[in-house]
Amino acid sequence: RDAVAPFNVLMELDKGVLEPTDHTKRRHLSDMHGMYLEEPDEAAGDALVYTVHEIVVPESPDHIQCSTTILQPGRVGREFFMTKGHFHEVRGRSEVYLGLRGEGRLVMATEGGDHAVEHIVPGSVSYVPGGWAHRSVNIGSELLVFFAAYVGDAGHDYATIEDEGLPVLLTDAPDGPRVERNPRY
Ligand code: S6P
Ligand code: ZN
Repeated sequence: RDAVAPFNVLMELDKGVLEPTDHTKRRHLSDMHGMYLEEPDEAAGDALVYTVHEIVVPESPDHIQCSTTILQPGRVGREFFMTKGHFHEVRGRSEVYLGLRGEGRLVMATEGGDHAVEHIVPGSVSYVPGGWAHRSVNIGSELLVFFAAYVGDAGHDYATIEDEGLPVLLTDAPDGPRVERNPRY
């Protein structure tokens, strides 16, 4: 068993910043090449799309990985800014999302093509069962911030949904955010 002493981390609830944080990763438009239907406008440059702050604990099922995600508001074509999305490498591993700020959607899908879309709002608790790929989308005009906790050895499989994506897309329609079939899926 990996021994970890008890510890506390403080989160700035509206910013998602963890103090101290062990690890921070940033994803820009260039990291998401080909994941949106359209190519980003050149004027957008290499905009920051999201930041993840992680608390690093051993990658074992005895532990629970915790992180916060801060998704910027924005669009590429008609699609809202989103995370890359992934299955857990160990498919059965589940995850919980707690919404802290902003307005988003959590798009989930199985390898068999079933899909589900839940709301992320301050206070929302979303349960992502094992076997469901998940991607979060910022449908608002401010930051989307959420906390995630998942089984320690879950791992991330980005490749499976990298090319075709998920069965549905979240687009900015005149009457509000729309869940549309993904033509590439
Ligand atoms: C990890 C959990 C989140 C995401 C984060 C970024 O299992 O689902 O912490 O890692 O929201 O998304 P992605 O798809 O780039 O890992
Ligand atoms: Zn995950």
